[in-house]
Amino acid sequence: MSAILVLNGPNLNLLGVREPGVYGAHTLADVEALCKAEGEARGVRVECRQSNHEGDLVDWLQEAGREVAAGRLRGVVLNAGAYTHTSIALRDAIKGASVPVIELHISNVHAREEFRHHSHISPVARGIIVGLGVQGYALAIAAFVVPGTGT
Ligand code: CA2
Repeated sequence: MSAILVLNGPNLNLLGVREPGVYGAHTLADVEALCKAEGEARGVRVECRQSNHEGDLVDWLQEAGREVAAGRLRGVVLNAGAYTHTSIALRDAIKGASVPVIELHISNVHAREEFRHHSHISPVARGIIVGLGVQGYALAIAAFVVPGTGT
C-alpha cells in the first residue's frame, strides 16, 4: 500500500488557536486526524508532518521524491503557508524531486491580500485546492486515490 505525505508549513501549528475567523476552529491535530481518517477510508496510509522551517520542507520534498521513485509514495499534499508566496527553494525542490504535489490552502488566498495571490508552487503542482477549509485536505487525499484525476 503506497502512502501519501501531508506537509504543513509555517504557522500552521497555530491553527484553531489564533485567527479562527480566517482558518476556522480546527487545530492541526484535528487536520492530521482528518487526513488519516480519509486515508484509512480509502485504503492508503497517510503520514503528516509540520515545520516552521523552509529547509525541513525542502528535505522532506526531496525524500518524498525518492519514495515516489521507489513506488512507496503516491505524492504530497502541501500547504506551504506563507512560503507559498516567497519560496523559490520549495518550487525548485518539487521540480527537482519530480514529486507529485497537490498545493492546498485552507483560505481563499485570491480573496485576501494581493501578496497572497501569487504562488511559486502552483506552476509545478499537479493540482491546487484553495478556500475549501480543512475539508480540502480530505479532497486532496482523495485526488491521489481516485482514478482520472491526473495524479
Ligand atoms: O490558507 C492557507 O492555508 C494559507 O496557506 C495559510 C498561511 C497563509 O500565509 C497563506 O497565505 C494561506 C498561514 C498559515 C496559518 O497561519 C496562522 C497564523 C495565525 C493563527 C493561525 C494560523
